[in-house]
Amino acid sequence: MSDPLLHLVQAGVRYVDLGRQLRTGMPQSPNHPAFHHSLPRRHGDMERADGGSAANDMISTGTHVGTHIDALAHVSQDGRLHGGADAREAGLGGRFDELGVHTIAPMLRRGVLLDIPGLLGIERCADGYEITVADLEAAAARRGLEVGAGDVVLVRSGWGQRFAEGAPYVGLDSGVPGIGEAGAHWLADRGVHAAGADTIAFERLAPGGGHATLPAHRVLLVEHGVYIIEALDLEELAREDRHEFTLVLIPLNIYGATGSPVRPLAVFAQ
Ligand code: UVW
Repeated sequence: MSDPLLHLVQAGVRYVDLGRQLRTGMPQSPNHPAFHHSLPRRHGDMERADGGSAANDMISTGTHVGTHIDALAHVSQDGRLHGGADAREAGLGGRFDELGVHTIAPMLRRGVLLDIPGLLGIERCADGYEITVADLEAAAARRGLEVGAGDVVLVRSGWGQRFAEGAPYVGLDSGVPGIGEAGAHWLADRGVHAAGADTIAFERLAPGGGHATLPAHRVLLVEHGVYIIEALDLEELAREDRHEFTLVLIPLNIYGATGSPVRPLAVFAQ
């Protein structure tokens, strides 16, 4: 008997790509090494006897570039990682055996979009706006959805519209909208598996504050073991009015790393 999921796929599925294209010079967190792509071998550098030639690439990159996921090893609080391990000791040898990105299983889960500008009737949240628990609850209720255990919850602020602008997207001076500590507790209390946003740091950044404090990272990664996904492109999903879907996300299997670029998909039956 063939697999029922295969039947559904063959009947036709559609997806929205939630990942940013990886390009040299794209906006990124000042905390991380940048992404670089080059072509060390170009067509014509070496031509085969039959006239064929091949070009190839080289990338050098931090792991927190483009759309990416934070592994639990990424953030510590008072010297401790999620579960209580000593953060320095856990990283001895230059890799995290226990909480590295290789320990994140591929995700095929219920995805929920909480569209905050859609709720508020605005194009995008204001610079440095803290998305409140009331906003999160109202965005879910507006669509008749409940956030549940194991979900991947994507919080749209509309800030992703600024990705192509570069530095303004990073928002060091202006601040960046997002949830704060209270919103992180709300997500953790619902037992979500992962939470994502369309901004560089997932959570609200105060004007001029940069990444000085990241309380939502502490609550989710350290205290509750909830993965964080950043720099998502949530614009098309919102335009298409899709608020519940199958979320497919596969981190690169990099042993011991603190994060990985990802290309998540929101998948629907036709
Ligand atoms: C930090 O600097 C905390 O990294 P990221 O934005 O990838 O969570």
